[in-house]
Amino acid sequence: MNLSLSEWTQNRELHRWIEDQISLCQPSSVYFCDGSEEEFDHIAAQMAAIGTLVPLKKRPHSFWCYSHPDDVARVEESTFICSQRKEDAGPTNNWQNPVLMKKELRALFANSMRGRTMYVIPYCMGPLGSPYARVGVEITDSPYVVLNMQIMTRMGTVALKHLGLGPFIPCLHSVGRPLSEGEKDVSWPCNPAKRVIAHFPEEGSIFSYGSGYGGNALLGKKCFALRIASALGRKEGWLAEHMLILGLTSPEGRKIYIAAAFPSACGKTNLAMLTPALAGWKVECVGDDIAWMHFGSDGRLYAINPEAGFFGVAPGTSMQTNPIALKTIERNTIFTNVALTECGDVWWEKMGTPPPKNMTSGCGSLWDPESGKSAAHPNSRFTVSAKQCPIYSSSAEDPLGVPISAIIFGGRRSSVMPLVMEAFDWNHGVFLGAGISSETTAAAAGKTGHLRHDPFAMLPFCGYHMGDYFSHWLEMGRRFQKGLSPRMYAVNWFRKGSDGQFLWPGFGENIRVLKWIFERVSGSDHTVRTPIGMIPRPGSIDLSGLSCPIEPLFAIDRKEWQIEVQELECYFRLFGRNFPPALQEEMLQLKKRIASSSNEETPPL
Ligand code: OXD
Ligand code: MN
Repeated sequence: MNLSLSEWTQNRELHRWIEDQISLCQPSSVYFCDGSEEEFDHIAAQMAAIGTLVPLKKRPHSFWCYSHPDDVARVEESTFICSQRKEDAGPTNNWQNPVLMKKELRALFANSMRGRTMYVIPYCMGPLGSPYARVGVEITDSPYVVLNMQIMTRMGTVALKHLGLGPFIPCLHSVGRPLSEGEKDVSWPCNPAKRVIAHFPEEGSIFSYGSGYGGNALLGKKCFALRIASALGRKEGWLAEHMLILGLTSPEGRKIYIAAAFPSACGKTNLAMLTPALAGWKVECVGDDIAWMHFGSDGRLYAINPEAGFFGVAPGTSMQTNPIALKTIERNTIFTNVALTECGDVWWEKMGTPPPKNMTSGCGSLWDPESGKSAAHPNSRFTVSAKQCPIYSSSAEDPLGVPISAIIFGGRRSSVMPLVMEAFDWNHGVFLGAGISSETTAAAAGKTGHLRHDPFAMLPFCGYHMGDYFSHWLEMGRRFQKGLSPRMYAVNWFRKGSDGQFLWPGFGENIRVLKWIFERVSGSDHTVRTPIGMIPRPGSIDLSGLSCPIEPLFAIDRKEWQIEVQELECYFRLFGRNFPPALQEEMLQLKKRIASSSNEETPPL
């Protein structure tokens, strides 16, 4: 031990829990993390010495590593919600009986850290000192997790101080590969055959075994800040959401904040760091993945970003798509599963430069350009502190969060959904959020490119029954005084024409849609009512300097919508009695509006 437990904290509950885990997992040593730079450098040097991390010659204080080929993404099939009653986990989660799961976990974790160091990581989700911040303590046997948690959260002594004698979320993690006496370690220990990521929303605890990667192992992120926090939010009257948060300032200097939910790998990081194509507009990044939203004392909704870093998808990040991210990751960054160049830099597909010769692929072997395989894994990532982002908002550290004026829901849809539409009211907005579907990406293990429903982009992250989650959103809406709720929008950057090409240029050009939203929340009447929502009045989206036919982006095809509605109706049946009547009513009204719209190619009503 670098410290004794009582030197480290006076929190008796924490003492007891750590002692129990030491006796269960039997590590060869225990290390209490302080979150210092020296600590980071020391652990990184140890990992570099055994070859797990490769320091990058071209990027100061940055490292490359690759994971086990079966440990490259979140594993939804091994992720469980262990509520007392199966009904409370709902139809979209894998459920396990908590007593049986605890038994299974005890067996898995027994002696799981033999031959390894146990790291104890106190971490704070949310700005230090914020009344909305929460503390978790992750125990792990993965030094990779320690380094990533140091970047992704406010971790170590500061978190312990924030915690004091208060409650914390216990998070136990092991890669599941104990080492016997004298056994040589592998560079990415894990145990894919026995992987399990279990959440106990009622007691507020997390256990993760067998994976060392991303959301499976960095337990502050999806496990705590979304699955456990969503259940807490329901109980306590707030929202934990899979949303970016951005600040948008107009050329006149007026600023609003927007939160936006998109499924994994649909461009949240790009939108959160957008470089506006319209002169005079400014975007600031508060967060790129998670928002915790509470009512402020003025009755408005305020959001904090519980994270302190970005765990972003690398492929596709280029000067054209996200120059700010490229700037952010110039130094002090961990790259996982991207390709490594001969000269000691990183490379990935759609980076905007041709692939250099003799690269090591994201699987750690020499990359063969003729193989047809990508050099970087499609879910390869960078981990970097948010503070390095040149447009990181100073309000991101505001303990009370930022006031949200608009909430956006988006998905990756090649047809049906228009570029942007505004909800008629809060309940209709909840209906739009509930109806998100999107083509799957590499962020989760499994087939990519097929359409799946992903309500509120929370399908893999909601810690309780999704039908009750819809009701919670409706209930939050009822608590707003008139005029204080954010307006709600659905957007789709991914619509394609009959030639299979994207109709909208996206990225920096998305500012045009944000500008329209800005004008709406500032009181413009630039909308036209259609059966599906309020779309921009012709001419109200600023297309100056852009040659992009706008009509196909807003075409509302009645037949397509009839199919969409049938699809949605069928999907919503999944939630049975927990599907809220108010959304049933939204469904009914949508059907009626579509049925009574006159044209086949329905133009605005
Ligand atoms: C993520 C995800 O890593 O959503 O943010 O998968
Ligand atoms: Mn995400």
